[in-house]
Amino acid sequence: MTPRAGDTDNTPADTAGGGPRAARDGAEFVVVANRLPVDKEVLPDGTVNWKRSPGGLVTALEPILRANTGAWVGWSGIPDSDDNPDIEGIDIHAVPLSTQEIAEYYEGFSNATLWPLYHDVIVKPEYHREWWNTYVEVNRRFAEAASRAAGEGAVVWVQDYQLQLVPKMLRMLRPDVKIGFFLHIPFPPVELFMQMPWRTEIVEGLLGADLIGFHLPGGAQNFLFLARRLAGQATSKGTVGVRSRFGVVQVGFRTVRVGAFPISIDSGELATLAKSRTIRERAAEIRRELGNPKTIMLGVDRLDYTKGIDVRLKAISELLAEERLDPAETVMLQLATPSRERVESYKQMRAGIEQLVGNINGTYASVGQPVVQYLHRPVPREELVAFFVAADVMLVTPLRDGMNLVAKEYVACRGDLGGALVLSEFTGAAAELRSAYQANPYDLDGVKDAIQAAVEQSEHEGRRRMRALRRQVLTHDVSKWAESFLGTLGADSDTELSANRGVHLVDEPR
Ligand code: GDG
Repeated sequence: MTPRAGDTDNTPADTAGGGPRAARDGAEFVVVANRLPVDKEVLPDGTVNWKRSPGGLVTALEPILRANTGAWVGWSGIPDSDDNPDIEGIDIHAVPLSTQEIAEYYEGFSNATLWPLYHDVIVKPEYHREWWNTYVEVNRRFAEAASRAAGEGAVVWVQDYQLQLVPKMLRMLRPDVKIGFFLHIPFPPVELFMQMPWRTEIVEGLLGADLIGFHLPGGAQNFLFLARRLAGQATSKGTVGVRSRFGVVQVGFRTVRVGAFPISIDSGELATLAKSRTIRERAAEIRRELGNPKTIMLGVDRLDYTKGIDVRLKAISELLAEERLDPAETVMLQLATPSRERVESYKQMRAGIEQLVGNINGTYASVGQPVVQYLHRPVPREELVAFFVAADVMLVTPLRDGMNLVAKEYVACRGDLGGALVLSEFTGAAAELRSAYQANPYDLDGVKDAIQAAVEQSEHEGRRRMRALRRQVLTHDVSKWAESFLGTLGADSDTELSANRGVHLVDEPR
């Protein structure tokens, strides 16, 4: 079946045999992700409340989960917990994880092996056999939970790098289901991926899917090349025959399609929120609270070494030293959401960034007027939107990023056509947001020039660029992304996929 997107009709598609099929057999559409779409909240009186997490994936998939009989398989985020939260309209299947599994599968193999390997080895990936064994074990548990959740012929959509073995494991348990896989982070070039001691297992794990999606055509091409090389290698041992064409891998008798599906945001909802009176008033208030500077620069990131927070701080520091920025007229606000705080490389990176903030303020701030304001805590969504509306220059400078939703969110919030976006070339978003001030994050002089150009742009130039950026972001939102992926998954598998599918530009190239 093809899940119906965006309609709210709850009638099950197939009612053969009397009652609704799904009620008897399981869900028609199953999402499998590391995390469930809820966060646990313990209220002051000790009662437990499950809050819907505000992420884009939930927003995009919720209408599809509700329009079909939907299930979500994932971990609750709490160690050693067998909580199975109840969410109206979605059948939740919690996968419990022990403290040791969290350390080895999540913090270890997912975030200290795969994450750095897939992000250009900015930090050296660690390869430990115990972590791999636990990754296999936990992936198996997710596959089993998905198998229990899925009805006959269901569509199962597996998400992201933590679960790359699930497609093959699930196919072995349930050959009747249709399996999609989407990778939210970059897929690395062959030279880097070949480091991975369990490279063949991972490629074969992914090839269990019917459709494998990446943000960019480059990731799809890297994967196609590897599939030919690694899974093809297995052929010589007589295990699996693999042939790849542009966008298609033939695995024995099965056809696996591979393509690019750049994710997006709920741009319409964000644009409406940003122009509300409350948000506009709060944005004006933020400007006053920051001392009415001429230029507010903003960074919003999970505190992660891939995000290049140090890059922008070094650039600002040099621009101040060269008197190309005036400390009396400039405020840089960096919001850094705590992330993966038990992983060693994250602890070191945090210390480095906080030292840079201290250095800049120590050298250029005056009493009561810091140049860099740094918050190491999450801010509420509405407050974040007000920051986007207040910021004259948004700094998005990752060393590598699958997409970067923050860049798209900033653009969606600027219905006033104000503001400027400085964007690293090494984000997925750079393929679409061509009218941003783009720079190579490894070229500090280039980043400095881009920041200066953004700060000094004329109103006319700013409006021209923002108009072009908004055309792209508003016409390509997250529900389009989900529809495009699920539509392809549901389509006839003979349809050959161009690896360029998905990146549609309405923005004028510069
Ligand atoms: C991965 C890939 C890809 C951040 N701070 C706060 C806050 N946020 C929200 C942002 C945005 C989200 O978190 C971060 O999304 P990104 O895309 O920027 O980055 P990752 O977390 O690394 O996501 C990435 C993405 O998956 C989707 O496929 O784009 O490349 O790495 O929505 O707004 N939200 C609130 N308070 C904060 O302080 N409320």
